[in-house]
Amino acid sequence: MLQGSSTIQFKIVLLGESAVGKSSLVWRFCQDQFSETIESTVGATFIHRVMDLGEYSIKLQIWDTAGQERYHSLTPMYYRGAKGVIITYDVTNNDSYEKAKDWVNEIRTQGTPNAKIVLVANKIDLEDHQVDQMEAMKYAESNDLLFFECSAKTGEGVKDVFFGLSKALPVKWGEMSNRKGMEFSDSEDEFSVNVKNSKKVNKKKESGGCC
Ligand SMILES: Nc1nc2c(ncn2[C@@H]2O[C@H](COP(=O)(O)OP(=O)(O)OP(=O)(O)O)[C@@H](O)[C@H]2O)c(=O)[nH]1
Ligand SMILES: [Mg+2]
Repeated sequence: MLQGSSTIQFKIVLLGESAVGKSSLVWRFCQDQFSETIESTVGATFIHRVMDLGEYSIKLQIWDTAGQERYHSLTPMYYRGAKGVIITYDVTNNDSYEKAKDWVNEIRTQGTPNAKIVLVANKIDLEDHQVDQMEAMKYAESNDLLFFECSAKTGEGVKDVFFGLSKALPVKWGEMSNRKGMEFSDSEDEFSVNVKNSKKVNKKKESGGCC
């Protein structure tokens, strides 16, 4: 167990087909906002969040990747070293579920060994679900994945995704956030999204814990 105010850091990454709602999940979780007109991510963005887990806090370095196929070759750069991986699909889009399974295979074979993977069924606020809930739950169970359903639009279940993953990350896998030579520093803390027909929304980290 960590003593006092010690904080350890974990890199986590969001993967999934374009438009499943990865950026929306991060935006909902970190800023409690949502936009129907959020623009598709280019490359990747990241943000740091401190998670108060009761006995100890951890610092998440959250990487939100671009789901468009043309960025696929860049993605290993972002999931390299990630101890936690959030793989999202859109419950109204079966192709996105199949793509999520491809991501699971890729992380299992090329990602951090034993990385904790969360399978996230997003957009549960919508009707006409194409992906069978039970089938996805069974798939998650048989592949040792955490499974959550949520809606970035309403916020339902979103905190559970990030807290569920955070609690599943063994403390010993983390790195002290003040350790020399960390890959990223607080000064790089930034998560920006573009919303069509409005000014760029650029959110800097607020002090203290998240949510
Ligand atoms: N109804 C509904 N719409 C959502 C939800 N989450 C995201 N969206 C919408 O889905 C679209 C795509 O959301 P993004 O967050 O940009 O998706 P993304 O996975 O980050 O996409 P890329 O950056 O291209 O990989 C946007 O129009 C969002 O408003 C949700 O939970 N419910
Ligand atoms: Mg995005």
